[in-house]
Amino acid sequence: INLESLLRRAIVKEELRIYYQPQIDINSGAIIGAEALLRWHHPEEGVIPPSQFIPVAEETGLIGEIGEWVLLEVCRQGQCWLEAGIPPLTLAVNLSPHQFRHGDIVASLAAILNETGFPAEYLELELTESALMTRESEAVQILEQLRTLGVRLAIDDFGTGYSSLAYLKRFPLDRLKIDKSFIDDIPQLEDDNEIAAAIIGIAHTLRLQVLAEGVETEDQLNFLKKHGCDFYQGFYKSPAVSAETFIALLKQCT
Ligand code: G
Ligand code: G
Ligand code: MN
Ligand code: NA
Repeated sequence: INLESLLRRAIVKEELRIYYQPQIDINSGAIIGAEALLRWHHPEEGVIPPSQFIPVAEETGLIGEIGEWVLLEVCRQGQCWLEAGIPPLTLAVNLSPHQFRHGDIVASLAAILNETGFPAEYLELELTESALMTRESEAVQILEQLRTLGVRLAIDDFGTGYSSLAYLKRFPLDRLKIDKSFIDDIPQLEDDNEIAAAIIGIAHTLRLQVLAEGVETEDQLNFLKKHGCDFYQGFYKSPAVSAETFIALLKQCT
């Protein structure tokens, strides 16, 4: 049995779960949203991280099915939290390159927003540099259409791909996420300090919000705060947790 058929069965058996990693406003310390991250709860193997199955799902095109399910679940959850009186949170969903290029992401997302009633303004789509670089003019068109739906757009893992300033300017983005690899050695490594500070500066020049990923220490947080970074996520606050744990964390923080 190969991973593809196992994954197919996992979808049917509802073994895929969505975890939520808090995103925090650096200045107020408040949780303002969360990134939705997939976990596979295998009955024998335990929790399988996405790094072990997303690449296969991406190669086989199964990511289309999985990705659509993630969007639906996150919008349902978000609407459920709103109806329960929880203050509005921005929920971020990763869109794979395959999802972005194949199928009609715009139409399927419009249907999901309509079905769930979740306000588009609270949904953020995270795209990687590689998803955006292929067939660039087509990418701009799709982004414009997604923007018309009212969703927010973020560039994920910034700095690990082409990191082209031209596309940062051309693409209609709301937020830039600095990749964890540039945060890891802050504040010990002077080069990384300067890279992080420069990325924050460029993002703000282009009127993009900046979120630092993978923040694990108070020193990193203080450095980012001092350099005007807007938001962060990372183990310093919390890893991705179940929806129930996330809400408990949210209540504990207010
Ligand atoms: O959650 P980490 O905790 O291990 O996630 C590893 C990688 O898997 C990240 O790069 C993340 O973008 C990707 N990933 C997690 N959930 C999803 C998802 O729902 N869709 C896509 N396309 N990628 C995801
Ligand atoms: O989509 P993206 O590649 O940005 O997914 C974020 C990945 O980073 C996930 O695998 C998530 O679990 C992981 N992550 C988030 N915060 C931290 C952190 O503080 N430390 C480490 N080691 N990993 C983190
Ligand atoms: Mn991400
Ligand atoms: Na990332």
